[in-house]
Amino acid sequence: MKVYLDGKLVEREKAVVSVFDHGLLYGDGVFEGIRIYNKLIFRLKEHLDRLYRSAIAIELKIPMTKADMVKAVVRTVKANNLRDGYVRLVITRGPGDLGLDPRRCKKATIFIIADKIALYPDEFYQKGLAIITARTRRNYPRSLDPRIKSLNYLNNILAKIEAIKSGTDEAIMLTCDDHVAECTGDNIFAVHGGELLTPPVSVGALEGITREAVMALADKVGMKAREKMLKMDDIYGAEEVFLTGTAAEIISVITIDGRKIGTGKPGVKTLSFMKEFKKLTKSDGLRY
Ligand code: PXG
Repeated sequence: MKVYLDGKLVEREKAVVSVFDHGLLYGDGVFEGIRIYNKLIFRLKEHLDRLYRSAIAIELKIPMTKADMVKAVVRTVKANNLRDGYVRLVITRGPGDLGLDPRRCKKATIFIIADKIALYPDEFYQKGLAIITARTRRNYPRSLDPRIKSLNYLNNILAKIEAIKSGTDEAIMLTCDDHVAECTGDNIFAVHGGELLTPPVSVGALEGITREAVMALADKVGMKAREKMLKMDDIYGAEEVFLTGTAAEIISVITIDGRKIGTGKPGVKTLSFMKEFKKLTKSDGLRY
């Protein structure tokens, strides 16, 4: 495997960063996770736009134009002969000193990994997921805006640990005032009274690329998509619930906190969205 590191393609074993890198010392950096479908890099432009927005939000200068970043991604994907897979693009504040001062970090570190991905086994997509509501809350937007895709994922990881300990696979994260935000690495949707509902990102969720794509597909599925503040009762009472994310794609949720959602099987609307999304991944992105 070849990994892109600061302008060079290096072997996996040589792809190492300094222990003084503030990405490692402080989680000071941003990242993207991008899918490749049959030599099509899905919504690369949208991912790079979000990456650069996240970098601006943490006052991190990416020492490369977006056009050159596209080239770097394509170069990495090609070097690994990938048809289908996953790109992890990471920008850190770079090597500095001990101490938070970002001025000590003279140059951002850029690395790009292109590899295979399978988040859940196939049967989970057919049967649906059991999930829980986590006690750990999503970041308070005024302390760290959840729209920033930063290297700080600790509370999401704590929520994921809660899910695993309870024998499930994902966890819903609430805001500090009990609104539904999203899951640890996915956005959440509820089918309710014929409408497709998802929390507004301003409540404290990532502006998911898959989320955007799914909302735009609602017409094709004969539904109206709408952002709405949701509480857990809205989710428990939904006809269908599903999650969206680059890694998970679209996956049905069949129980939450041990309560059955809808019929307890992936719903017809969810299945339609999965079908339409699959079609979209065949055409929407950068062909290389
Ligand atoms: N919420 C959070 C907190 C996320 O981290 C999403 C929603 C979905 O966004 P997209 O743009 O992917 O539809 C994410 C995405 C990984 C990994 O390697 C994580 C994500 C995506 C891809 C890979 O853990 N998170």
